Amino acid sequence: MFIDEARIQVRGGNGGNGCVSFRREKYEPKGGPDGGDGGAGGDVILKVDEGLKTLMDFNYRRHFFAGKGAHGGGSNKHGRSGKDIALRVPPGTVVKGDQGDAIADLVENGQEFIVAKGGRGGKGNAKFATSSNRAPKKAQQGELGEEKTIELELKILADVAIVGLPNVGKSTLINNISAAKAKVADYAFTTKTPNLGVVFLDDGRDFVVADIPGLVEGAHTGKGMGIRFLRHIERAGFLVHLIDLSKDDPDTAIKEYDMLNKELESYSSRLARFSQIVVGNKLDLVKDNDKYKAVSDHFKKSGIEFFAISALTGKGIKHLSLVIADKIDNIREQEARSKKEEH
Ligand SMILES: Nc1nc2c(ncn2[C@@H]2O[C@H](COP(=O)(O)OP(=O)(O)OP(=O)(O)O)[C@@H](O)[C@H]2O)c(=O)[nH]1
Ligand SMILES: [Mg+2]
Repeated sequence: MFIDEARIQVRGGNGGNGCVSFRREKYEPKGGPDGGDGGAGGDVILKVDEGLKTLMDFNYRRHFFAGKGAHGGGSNKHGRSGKDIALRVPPGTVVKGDQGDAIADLVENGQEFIVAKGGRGGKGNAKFATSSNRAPKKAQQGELGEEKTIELELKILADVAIVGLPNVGKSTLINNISAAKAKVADYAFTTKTPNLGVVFLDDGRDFVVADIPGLVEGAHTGKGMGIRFLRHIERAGFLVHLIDLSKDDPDTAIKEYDMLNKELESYSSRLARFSQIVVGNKLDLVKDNDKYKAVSDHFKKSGIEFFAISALTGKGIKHLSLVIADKIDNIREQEARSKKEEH
């Protein structure tokens, strides 16, 4: 199962109340104030655990309340603090408030974020004693813990995503360049959730690739597998747009390519601006070289990088992996440069 969104309720523990109390000792009828403070309520904390790959745990449990702080007691006894609770989330979890506003982006392993603070404990009457009021009868109530409904959304952290129509061979490709074991079959929508794989090159470089479920016309309105998986590629540096070269009519592959770009555009203009390379797959099935040339010329003329491969036989995929790794290096360098300029 692959759960990539969850809506949960979180509440920090209430702070304990401060105590009103006076010392009572033998021979000392009017003892001073000795009411202790209430303990602080526990926090609800989100913590990134790279061992997790999904938000599945939140399918079973949706309410998370941290412990209450204990009330203060006499003899200056402070209440114990409430227990924090730490919820483990996979890297790539975006936290949103109930208005859909992003409040945290949890990426690094071990990263923590307090999502609902516990209330402060109230002060006991001992803290209110002054020279003019040596016997205060007031103490503070503990604060209420923060309570919110939040949405967790998982965005896979891939460097590059393979997008394309159903059946073009995306899963075959990821299986062939990485250790992924994506299901491959000769029908549309074999892939229902994204697959991730790490590609290791001979020169020591590596990158993470995501195989995204096939996209069809109208995907941005929910057709087919819908387009919600595209959120996973919003973090990818760029896209490998896979097309099928074995189509009878070269125009079909090109039309489908344009259609899919329109879908990306309708989903997000930012995504549409991602750089893409076009990869023609199923080269082994191409019998008519003229048709293949028509497709390749079309992209070359439009200034779009085009590569031909056979994900099945492996032809061209080593070269493709190198091209992808170089692109990723370029993108990372550019990002580093623009970050430097910002500072
Ligand atoms: N001859 C040939 N067949 C291929 C090649 N790549 C994939 N196929 C076949 O095409 C069919 C679809 O492959 P998949 O990898 O499942 O395609 P997909 O793009 O992941 O499809 P969805 O998950 O449905 O979007 C399977 O029968 C594959 O064996 C190739 O290079 N050559
Ligand atoms: Mg697939």
